[in-house]
Amino acid sequence: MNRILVIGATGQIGVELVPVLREMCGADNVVAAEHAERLPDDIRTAGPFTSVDVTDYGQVEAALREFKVDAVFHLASVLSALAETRREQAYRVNFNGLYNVLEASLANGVKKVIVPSSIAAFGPESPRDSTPNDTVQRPTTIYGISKVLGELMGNYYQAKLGLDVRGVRLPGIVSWKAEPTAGTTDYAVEIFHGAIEQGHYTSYLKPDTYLPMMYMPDAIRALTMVAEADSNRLLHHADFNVNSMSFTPAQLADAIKAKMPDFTIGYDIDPMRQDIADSWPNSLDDSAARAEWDWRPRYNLDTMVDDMLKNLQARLRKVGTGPGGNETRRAAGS
Ligand code: AKB
Repeated sequence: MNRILVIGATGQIGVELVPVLREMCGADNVVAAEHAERLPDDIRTAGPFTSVDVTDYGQVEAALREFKVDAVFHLASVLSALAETRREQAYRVNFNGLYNVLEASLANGVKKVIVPSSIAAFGPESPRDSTPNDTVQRPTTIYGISKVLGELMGNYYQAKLGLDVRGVRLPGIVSWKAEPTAGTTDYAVEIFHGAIEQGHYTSYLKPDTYLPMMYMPDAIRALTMVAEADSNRLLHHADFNVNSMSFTPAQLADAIKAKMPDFTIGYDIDPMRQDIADSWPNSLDDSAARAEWDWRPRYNLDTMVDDMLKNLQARLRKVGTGPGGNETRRAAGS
């Protein structure tokens, strides 16, 4: 990868992926693409950026031409919960946006496109535990359907048209730098904000809702590893399972409580998000990713909770809402 365009550069994954790619490939070689006014200063000042609306083929193509990119990370996506309530927007971004990126890439000499998939590509008929890489996929959400489309289209463009499309099925991502927007697994980020800012969190998922999750540094490694994997070893392309840890809201609350003894959790269930969560796997069998490009996660629940609390406390203190900050309602206990 010599020159990379990251579409969706200000999203939860984009804000962390762009600096890592800039470190790996040189700042000038990684173009952050998003609506210009939504580009945070550190991305804006640290390397090239451009404005791209992924639903507009002309804008995608113009960016590929202007910056002569050879690889694209296509991260723009409407997440699961929002997609259920904004079908039209989700269709334009997740379905048309994907098609625009693949076609514009093909037409402009891009060699590689990385499109993350999700555990949402599975559904209630998929085996729930250690879900195999290759198994029945009949998702019951718009977002999940768009992810299956991304996988199938990626594999089609790879096999029929020679465009190297790769992707991993990401679980819920936990991160302290940016919050996700309207996914089903967002509680696993919100709970840390609740713990630090209020000493309490009200979960919209039931206490025993078991879901696969991953800490952001592992998610970034999964994306960069699959992008750089030796093509001679790949049997899969746009549809790799990656597994890290699984837990329930109650188990995550206990892990936080071990560091912040005063933390409390309550429950006020959102039936729509509960229904989505209940249709997703408990854990994934990621032996294909392990065999084909040596995938291994580095974080587990305890090391993730430690790192999250430390970094989020420091970040919130800086912006004035964490312990020691101006708006602190209740200091964290660790
Ligand atoms: C969501 O909850 O929609 C996402 C996902 C699992 O893809 N975090």
